[in-house]
Amino acid sequence: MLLTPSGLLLGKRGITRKIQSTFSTILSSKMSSPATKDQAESQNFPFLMDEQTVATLKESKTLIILRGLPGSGKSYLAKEIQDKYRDSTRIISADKHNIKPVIRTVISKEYDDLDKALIGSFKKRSVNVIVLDDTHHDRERLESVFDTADAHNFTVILVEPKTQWRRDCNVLKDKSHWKLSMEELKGLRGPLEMEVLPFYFGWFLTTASMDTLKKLRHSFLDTLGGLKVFRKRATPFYVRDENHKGKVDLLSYFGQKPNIMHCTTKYCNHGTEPGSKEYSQLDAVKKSYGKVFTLSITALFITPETAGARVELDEQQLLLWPLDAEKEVMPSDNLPKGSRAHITLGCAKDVKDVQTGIDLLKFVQLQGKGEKGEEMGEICGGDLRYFNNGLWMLSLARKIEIKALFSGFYGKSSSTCERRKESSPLLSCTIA
Ligand code: 2AM
Repeated sequence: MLLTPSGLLLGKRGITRKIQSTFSTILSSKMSSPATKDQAESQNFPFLMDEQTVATLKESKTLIILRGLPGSGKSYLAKEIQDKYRDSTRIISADKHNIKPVIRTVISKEYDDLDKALIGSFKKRSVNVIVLDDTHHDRERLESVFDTADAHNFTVILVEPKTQWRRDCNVLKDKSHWKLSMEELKGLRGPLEMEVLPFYFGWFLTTASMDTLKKLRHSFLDTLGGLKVFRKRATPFYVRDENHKGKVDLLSYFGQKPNIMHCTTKYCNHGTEPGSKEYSQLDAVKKSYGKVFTLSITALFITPETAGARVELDEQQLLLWPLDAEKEVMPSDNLPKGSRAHITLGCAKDVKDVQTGIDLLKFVQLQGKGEKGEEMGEICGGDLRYFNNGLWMLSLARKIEIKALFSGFYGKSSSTCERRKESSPLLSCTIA
């Protein structure tokens, strides 16, 4: 028995219980203290908290664009990112370039130096994570940053700090060294409250995974194009390719390619597509935005229009797959959820990349009817089959695992494949 300071008499078991309850009181008071809770919440981003994401982004090319009012916690977040990613990071801050966060009628020369620093960082081999710390209230400015990132093959993550006061002008007016007036802050808040929806959401392959898939794509198209069995059945390809001269070079035939290989989940067209806003608000989307996933590739395929890789989604990944993704393009069929998941490897001349998913569903429909295709032998680690009308599929003996970042593509709204034709040399194809 023991006499406690509070005058209670406790046996051995009582002591244990008392200690436990004291500990849990201390713990719960710590957990609920506003500073600790806020801090934990403000760091609650997969690119800070998820180990696989951090390890993968250290070796890929990512631009983290911070957006929000002055004083909302962007620079704090930038510092957190730098602490995580160390030597592979560069922070580019509008404050450091003395750019005042105000509404401008034109993007002034004040941005010239910052842009030079940004482009310098894009070009630096050792820099993998760039953090761009600015209010980004101006849509035109933001769009020019998106396009520059795309031109340098950097995947974008657009982030607003999660601090409780991020939109509270009363608190913010004392937090920033710019000492903006209430009117100035409210003026900036208006455009910042308008959500920026991407051209499309999806998984964007990391640099290393893109290299793996580019090699596979190259050997598949090169080998297939050279096969006698293919040349004998190449009429659907000759019909599209007036310069074929008796042989189809599949590598140049599928010459229209996106800059960054990706598996689209939701096409939003910057918010004009039905269901875009609802998709962006899904819990799974909000939690997964900025997180790296491992996707499995099970097959490669070509049709006279497109070349693609079939992606098999697991349960978690299917949470990010829109319910109507298959119905959107094949309304009369009841195809399994996720069966349209793919990565476009290339399109024939004048074909839009959206066609790849439609082409994949043609195979899924045939397989659903029990068609297995004609066996054409083994190439490139898989079993090659022909399904008529120029439909070829290589089912891989072993699934290929690739790493991909779930995020958005925010660049220009024209089709990525079509855009390539009139693009500047910077935007030209990058896949070997
Ligand atoms: P992809 O995923 O097959 O490559 C922009 O066009 C991007 O969104 C492309 O990557 C494209 O195809 C994808 N996409 C998905 N659905 C689309 C749709 N309904 N219209 C246009 N593009 C779509």
